[in-house]
Amino acid sequence: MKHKAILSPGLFFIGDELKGENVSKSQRTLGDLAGIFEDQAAYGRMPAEQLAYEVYSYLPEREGTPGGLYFGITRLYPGKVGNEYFMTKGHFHRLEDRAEYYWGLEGEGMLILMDRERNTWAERMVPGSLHYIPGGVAHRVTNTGSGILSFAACWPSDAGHNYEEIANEGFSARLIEENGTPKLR
Ligand code: M6P
Ligand code: ZN
Repeated sequence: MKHKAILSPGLFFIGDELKGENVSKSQRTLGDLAGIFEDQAAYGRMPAEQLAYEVYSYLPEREGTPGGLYFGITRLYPGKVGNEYFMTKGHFHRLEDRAEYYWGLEGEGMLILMDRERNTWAERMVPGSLHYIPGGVAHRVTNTGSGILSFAACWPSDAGHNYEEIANEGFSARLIEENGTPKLR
């Protein structure tokens, strides 16, 4: 009975940590990111078990529920495969028109965005930067710094993840380090 009850919070978002009873954690190793980096030879020389990023998420509704919201924090480790920065898998939403917010918490990186016409661009991600990702725009984050890059995300519980298209076709540009600076190529 919640009527007139005064409850203590059970969920905490402090710094770049998400803590609470129903927070789930998932991890992606380099081995889970097979096929996303350009330099396959350099990829092959790296340990498959090396952690690339971890995601803490709070998913209070059943996946697919219309009208609900999910919240997550992603912590992406620094590193490169050849000259390409560590990055998230990246995805369109399964329900194409669903939007999402990302915002920078710690570290430096770039949010790579690609629309349905395969136009690709990047937004610098720094602590406090807020990024609106409209529906129909694929999104992936790269870590261009020397420390952890963490960002928060909020997305609809019926958005879903469409990874297949990115796995098959990739983004139309990659973020590569050239003469010490990141370039979209
Ligand atoms: C954010 C959200 C999640 C996503 C995660 C990692 O927290 O967008 O939905 O799963 O980043 O990104 P990806 O799924 O592309 O690896
Ligand atoms: Zn998304």
